[in-house]
Amino acid sequence: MKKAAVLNDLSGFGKCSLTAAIPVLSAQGVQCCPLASAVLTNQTGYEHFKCTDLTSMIPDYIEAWQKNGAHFDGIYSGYMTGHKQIELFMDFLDVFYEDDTLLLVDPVMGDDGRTYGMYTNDLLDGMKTLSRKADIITPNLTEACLLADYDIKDVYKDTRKETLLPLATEVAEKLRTLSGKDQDVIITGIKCKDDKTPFIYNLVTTANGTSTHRSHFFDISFSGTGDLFASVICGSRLNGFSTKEAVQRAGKFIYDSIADTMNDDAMPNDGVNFEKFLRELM
Ligand code: PXL
Repeated sequence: MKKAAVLNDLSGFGKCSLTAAIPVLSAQGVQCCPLASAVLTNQTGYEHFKCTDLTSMIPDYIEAWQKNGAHFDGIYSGYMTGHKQIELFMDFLDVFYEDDTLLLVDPVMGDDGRTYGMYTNDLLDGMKTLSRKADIITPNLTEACLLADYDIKDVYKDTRKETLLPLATEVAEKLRTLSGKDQDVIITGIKCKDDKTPFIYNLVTTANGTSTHRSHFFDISFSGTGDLFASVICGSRLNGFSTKEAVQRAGKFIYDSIADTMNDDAMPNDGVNFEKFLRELM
């Protein structure tokens, strides 16, 4: 059975991070070994939250897992509380990132042209270094622009497809080149809102070029959709799907989960009804 180590937080509400990664990987027949980056009462988008940072535990994970002879087919990182955590995660990679390991980095830093509360310039520098090591990265458009040194305030000034897709392609190609390796770059959640039908695009740049996959655009950003997306990609790739196929699987799973959630009186912070659609991934 395939096994993936997942560095991410455990949030009580928000259906994000580990509460997305564990079920989504399990449904795909992949064992998820959580390396908890923090425990939160709920994700940070809610008005009230408390966070216990577990950075100091990372060396314990490394030591114990190394002594126990752990090996991972995949390593996947998500929400990090700060720069120090990235440095320690690099130590983790020095031990566990082997030739046959797939490293997926979801450089969680912000969305919709804004950064999350834990964002600092140091965090960005760390994410740049970490992202370049990865085999696959799954930034949203805001995070991709941060990694490629584009101004995120300008990104959503013009939301026409004719502007955003070429911009995202340029950013993806730059990131792939900066990695200096055969990296697959997936830019998620490119929200194109022109006078025609609005669509949300995911763009994939690999050695075979660039392709885009579009879905219906729901004008509401639900918590955890980026984490669900990255988790489907990780599991799908470990199961032998190509990155392009993985993106199609993730796009359908997330579309179905959001469409179902729209029928409820849902609050964006609470996340989406993905549990009902896990069977699609089995
Ligand atoms: O889904 C991204 C994410 C993960 N973890 C925590 C968050 C967020 C986004 O706000 O607050 C704790």
